[in-house]
Amino acid sequence: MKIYIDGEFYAKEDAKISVFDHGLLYGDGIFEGIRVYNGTVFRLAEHIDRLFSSAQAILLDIGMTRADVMKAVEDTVKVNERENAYIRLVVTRGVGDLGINPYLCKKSSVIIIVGDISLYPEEFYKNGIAIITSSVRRISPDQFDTRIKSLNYLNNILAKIEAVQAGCMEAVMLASDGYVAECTADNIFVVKKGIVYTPHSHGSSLEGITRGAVIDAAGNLKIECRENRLTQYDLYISDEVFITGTGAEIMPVTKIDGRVIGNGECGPVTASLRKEFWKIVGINK
Ligand code: PXG
Repeated sequence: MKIYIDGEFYAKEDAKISVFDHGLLYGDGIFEGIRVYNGTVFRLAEHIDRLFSSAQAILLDIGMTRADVMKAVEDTVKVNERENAYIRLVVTRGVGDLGINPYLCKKSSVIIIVGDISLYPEEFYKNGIAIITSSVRRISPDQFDTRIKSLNYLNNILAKIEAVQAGCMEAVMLASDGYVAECTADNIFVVKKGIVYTPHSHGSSLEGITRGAVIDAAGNLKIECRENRLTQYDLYISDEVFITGTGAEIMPVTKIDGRVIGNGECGPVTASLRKEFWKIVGINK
C-alpha cells in the first residue's frame, strides 16, 4: 500500500503525520470517502466539489487546485494498482501549536489512502438490516452545518455507539427540530405508495454523493422522488426504507425501533433503484 502525503508516496509503516497536526488535536480538517469501481473513481468531480465547499466553509486553504487534487487521487489509485477500492481523502489544518488558533498552522496536509472498506455481508442486501432511532440529535446548522464533512464525527459516533449497544449497525439521527435528518454515516430514504422521499439537508445532514446517484436513478426510472420533511412516524408506516452511503451503497432497512417495514425484505422499488444505481456505476449486477 502506498499512501500519498503532501505530494509524496509512503509505505504504510512510514505514512505518519505530526502529533501537532490540528487534524489530530482538534479534528480541524475535512475528508471524503470515495469508491473506485472497475478502475473508475466514482463521481470524483462531485467529491472534489464537496471537499472544496467544506474547505471554503471552514476557511481552509487546501493549497492545491481542484485539478491537482483530482490528479493526486487518480495517481494514488494508479500506483496502488487497484481496480476496486475505497479512497479516504483527508485534508488537515496542518501543524500548529497546542492552542486552537488555526492561523498558526502554516500549511494544510493532504492525505490519500487507497484501501478497502468492509461491506455488509451480501445477505443483508436481500433481507435488509434493523436500525434504531438514536437519542443523540444531529447538530443543528446554527451550531455547525453538517454539510461540511469535517474530521470531527463525535456527534455521529455517539449515535453509532447507541446503535451497536442495541445490536444494530446503523441509527437514525433526528435533527434538533425532531424531524429525521440522516443516519450516522448514511442518508435515508423511504418509499410510500410508489413515491420515494428523503429529508432535505436543511444543513442537518450530509448531501451524500450516493444519495445524489439514487435521486438520478429514480429520475431515470421515472419514479417520483421528493425531498420532504419526515418524522419517525413516516419511517414506521412506509412501504420500504433504505439507506445510502459510499460504504453501504444502497442497503434496505427492514426494521426500525422494532417495527417491521413492509414485508421484512428488500422492497421492489429499492430493488429497482439498486439495479439502476449499478447501471450508473457501470457494473453489471
Ligand atoms: N451522512 C453522513 C453523516 C456520512 O458520513 C453519508 C451520509 C453518505 O454520503 P456519501 O457521500 O458517502 O454517499 C456519509 C458518508 C463508511 C463511512 O464507512 C461513510 C462516511 C464517513 C465515514 C465512513 O461508509 N460518510
